[in-house]
Amino acid sequence: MGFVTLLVVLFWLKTLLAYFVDFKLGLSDPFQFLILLLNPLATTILLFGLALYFKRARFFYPFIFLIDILNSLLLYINVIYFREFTDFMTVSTMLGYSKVDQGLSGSSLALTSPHDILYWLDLVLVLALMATRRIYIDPRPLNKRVGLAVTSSALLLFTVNLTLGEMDRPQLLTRTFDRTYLVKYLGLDAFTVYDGIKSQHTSELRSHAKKSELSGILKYVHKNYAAPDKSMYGVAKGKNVIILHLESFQQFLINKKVNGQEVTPFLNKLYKSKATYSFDNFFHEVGQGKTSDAETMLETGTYGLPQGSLFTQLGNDNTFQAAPAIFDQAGYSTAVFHGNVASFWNRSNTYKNLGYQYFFDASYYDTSGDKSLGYGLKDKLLFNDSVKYLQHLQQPFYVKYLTVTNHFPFTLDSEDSSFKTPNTGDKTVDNYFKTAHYLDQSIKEFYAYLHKSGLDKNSLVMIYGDHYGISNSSNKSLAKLLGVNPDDWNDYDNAQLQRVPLMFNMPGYKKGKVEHTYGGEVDVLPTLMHLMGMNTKKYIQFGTDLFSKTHNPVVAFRNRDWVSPDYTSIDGTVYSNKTQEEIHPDKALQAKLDAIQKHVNQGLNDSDSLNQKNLLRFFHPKGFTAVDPSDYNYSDGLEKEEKLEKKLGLKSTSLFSRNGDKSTQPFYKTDAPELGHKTTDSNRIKITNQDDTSGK
Ligand code: GP9
Ligand code: MN
Repeated sequence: MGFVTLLVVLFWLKTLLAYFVDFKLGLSDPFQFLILLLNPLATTILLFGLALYFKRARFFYPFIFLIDILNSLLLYINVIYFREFTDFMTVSTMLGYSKVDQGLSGSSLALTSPHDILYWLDLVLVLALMATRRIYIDPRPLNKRVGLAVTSSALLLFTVNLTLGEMDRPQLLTRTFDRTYLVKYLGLDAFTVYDGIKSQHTSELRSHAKKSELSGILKYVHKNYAAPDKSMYGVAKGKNVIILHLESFQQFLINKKVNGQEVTPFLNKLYKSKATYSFDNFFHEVGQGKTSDAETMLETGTYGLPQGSLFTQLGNDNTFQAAPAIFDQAGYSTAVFHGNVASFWNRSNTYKNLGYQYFFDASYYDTSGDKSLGYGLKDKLLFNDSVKYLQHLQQPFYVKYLTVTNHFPFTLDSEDSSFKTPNTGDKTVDNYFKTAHYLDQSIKEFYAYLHKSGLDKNSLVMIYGDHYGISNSSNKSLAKLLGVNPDDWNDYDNAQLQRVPLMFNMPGYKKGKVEHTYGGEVDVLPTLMHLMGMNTKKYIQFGTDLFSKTHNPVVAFRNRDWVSPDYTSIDGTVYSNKTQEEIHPDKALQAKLDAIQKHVNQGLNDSDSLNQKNLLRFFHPKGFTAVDPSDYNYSDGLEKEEKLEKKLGLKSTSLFSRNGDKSTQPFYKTDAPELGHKTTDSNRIKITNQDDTSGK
């Protein structure tokens, strides 16, 4: 019993360390503080107490250690995860984690901190004390009833805990959209078990889903539909679409100067160019799926999932009626260029269900030595090295470039940048400007190529930032650079900082301007399709065309907070955008705010139900042919392109064919120093292409 007590107390202390040092749980009163002290105890006693059912010492000791190690591991991965996502790890994230861990290793290391040793020290010490016999192994069997007594007191304690939690926060278990609450009131173990039960429930939902469940969703979508503005409809019809996905790129970088130097001079130029429609009130809406959530919204017009990533959880077998397939069926070639491995975010599987014809992932480039960083090939090289594949694609094409260099922890080899970083006291924040500057330069080089090759004349380039780069926990360090007193920084400021760029650039176009319309990532697909002269009415999409007169300007965040042109709602507290202060609405205004919240909830709920129950398998938009993922295989992309070129002969529209069957690579100029570096055996990422079975 003494041994169990010792381990329980040690684990309790570790949990409190995580609660008070690593997690930000937002304690507002002493009562919550009390619950917090109490909540690790019930589950720890329950779990560790199970060892007491083993009569023999040789089973008891290994078992209790195993439980302790597993529970410490759960605690520790949550500590790491929280540092990046300011959130707890769901069971589905954990299960999908193996698919995204490749490449995460680099930044996981950067997410560690010296005091992390305390999460493991107790186990080491106890083992050492046992080995040196300072803790004595007690062979005497315990009465069976001791185990039972411990289990029932733990359960009783848990009931007390739950009751206290419900007293402070009614409907604790039903309003689970906020994971912090669950951990704050019930502890990490209870949260994880509860979450596991919920994911099991979702998988059951899917198998019981019926076609009739579509009707409510269709009602919402039809009511929400915003007809295109006639003057904008089809302005880019027939053009190539080139999507530049700017990793972790926030709007505040635009026009920002650091030490007198512009951070992103080239993007700044594009931003204000007459050839560009830019948006300055455009927000990312991603959840835990980060980049993959941005892609989900962009390609499918539906939201990411409330927990985890849709790509990893549902990408293998969900039915989509998504942009790649829609463009494909309108006569476009479709491709993604990305310098990370294809398995990251389960992309290679998901892309097949989205209907992408080609995926030029890391296996298509020389990523060896210092050509890559933790998330893959450096951007300047990605753009340069993509040319040999891009030029063989039949036009018109719909292509997406996923950049990676501007990714946490924002490190760069010294020869890649001489940008003078600010000195905020937070290395992450300082370096962010350096990698953003690098990204800007790589876009500039790519644009020079577009111009030289003539591609710019018949292309629409859409540029957007996928999500924040600086997480809320670091925003205070950023505040000064933005001209705000760090002490005044609050939730409202965090929400406003979720702006990311969105630009539709058509070289040669003259009517562009900076639009102030409020919108979010879910609005991009209908906007783009209308610019391309494609009808969206027959599809199920949750956003609305940003250029439409009836566009809904409420931006829904994944956690149900929202921003509108006038108000910002965070966790039920509403701020006025004008005064930036919390408001105390009268009855009429409250009704208006409630209606907005209801709309936000419904959009998210309907999108979740559509995706989680895979309802699109029952939906057949007229003229759209269902995607068959087995039609796609992402190995030998170049060979496939060249075969098609040959087959089409004079009819081939690829840039290569149009250039008199000559490579356009000489048009590309990059100052990337790595270009001249020899290929080495070492690699910062592990390259695999699961479609390549040739063994080369
Ligand atoms: C990796 C890249 C990064 O392939 O897309 O994803 P993120 O960590 O930003 O979600
Ligand atoms: Mn990203």
